[in-house]
Amino acid sequence: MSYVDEVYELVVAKNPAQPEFHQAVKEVLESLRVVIEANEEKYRKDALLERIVTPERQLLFRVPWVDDKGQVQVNNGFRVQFNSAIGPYKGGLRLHPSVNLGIIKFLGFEQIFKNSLTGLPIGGGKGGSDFDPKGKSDREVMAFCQSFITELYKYIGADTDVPAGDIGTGAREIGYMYGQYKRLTGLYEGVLTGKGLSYGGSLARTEATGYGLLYLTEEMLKCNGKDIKGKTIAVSGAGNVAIYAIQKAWQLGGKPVTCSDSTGWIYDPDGIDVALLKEIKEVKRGRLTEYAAARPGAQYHEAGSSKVWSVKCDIALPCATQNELDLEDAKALVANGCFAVAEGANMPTTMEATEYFQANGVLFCPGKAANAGGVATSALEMSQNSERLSWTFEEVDSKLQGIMVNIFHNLDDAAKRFGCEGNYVAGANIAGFLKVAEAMTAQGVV
Ligand code: NDP
Ligand code: 2IT
Repeated sequence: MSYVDEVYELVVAKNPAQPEFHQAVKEVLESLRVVIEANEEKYRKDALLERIVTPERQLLFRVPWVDDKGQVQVNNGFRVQFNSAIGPYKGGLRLHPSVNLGIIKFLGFEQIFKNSLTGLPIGGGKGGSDFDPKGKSDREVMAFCQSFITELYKYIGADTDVPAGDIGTGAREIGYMYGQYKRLTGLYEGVLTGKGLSYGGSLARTEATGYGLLYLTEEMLKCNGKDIKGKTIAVSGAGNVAIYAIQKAWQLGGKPVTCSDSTGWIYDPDGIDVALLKEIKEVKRGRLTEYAAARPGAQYHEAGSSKVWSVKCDIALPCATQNELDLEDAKALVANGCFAVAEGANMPTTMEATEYFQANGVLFCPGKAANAGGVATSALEMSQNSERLSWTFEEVDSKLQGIMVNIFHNLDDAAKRFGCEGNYVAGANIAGFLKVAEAMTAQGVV
């Protein structure tokens, strides 16, 4: 059996009931087959693949906190410190009831290659909890965040592991976590990114993932003789990534017409009103029914029966969560003339849907490249914290643009070099892997 297949079987056997982790590993290993098989004996002898699929450290802990009724609640806390070959562990914290170890491992594994693609010195990690911030009071969220950090603070630090936001973790949660870390350690350091601007945050970090997604999409289209101008864009999600993807899509001359949350989705033929969406989601923490109520031309659909992918569009940007775009959705998109897909979320497209897009000539950029603008700007926040300076919005935004354009060319070149031109999934995995593998090899058996 080939080394790649052997390692995949090992991952499935050693990590039972973690389907998302298996899926993420399978996608990467399939892409790496051509690289590994050219030098199989060396990689096998060094157990390079076994090492890269095994986290350096996994932290699982209890998070007890008291709700507004005086009842004690208990959640599971996670931090997976996956790979530190090229820098301190870096990656977000997800707060969502669906969080379990397998989900955090898939995200942490993806993060290794994503962070490598940014060209910045950051290793891969991810964490979170099955705590649901929805419907909780600010005091309850603070109680949870303080308890979470009271355990996690022992294992993180500006030069060891730097968490950030992800689903359910935004500026409010990062603020409470930062305050508790500082109180426990006495250190005023860049231990978290996505901080508020008054205490060490970076301008443009809030916008970075959505903006970066559009910068990369624009470059991918340009290199294929196409353009965003005048194109209809379907976006899923209505959170941090989706909102700023929609905003930048407008700025680049596109027309974003959809968004969604877990209860339903909006089709607005006039294009999504970003100011209204921000007011509902960022200020009121409300639902999309409020959007439809305020925009008579917009249609609201309950989640479940259909999805944003049934709307006719030229470009699709999934920005909500994993496996939200399946084979049926891919067929509908292709039938409606969609010619480009870029993932704002992590692994939002199932493997079958990805293959369908690729087989039908759709330009497809995977999340680990397309959404890397968020973590890249987090790394820029770390730089600013280290030098105790703040850069202007324009400075950070122009660095972000440069990074995204660079990522696209890096993966495009890797795909060409390894005989799979146009396969940006393979290009991203190979380019991300080569740097980490070189660093791991140079650092010996650790
Ligand atoms: P937010 O919490 O801000 O928004 C998430 C959005 O997706 C919400 O509209 C939410 O709806 C919806 N959603 C989440 N989970 C589900 C689900 N299981 N089913 C249906 N809808 C769901 O998160 P972000 O925008 O930050 O993250 C979105 C995606 O982007 C995630 O995959 C994340 O890992 C990825 N990402 C985020 C980065 C960042 O910088 N924030 C960077 C790179 C990737 P509802 O509110 O109803 O739950
Ligand atoms: O998936 C991701 O890259 C993020 N949630 C952002 C991580 C970060 O450290 O900014």
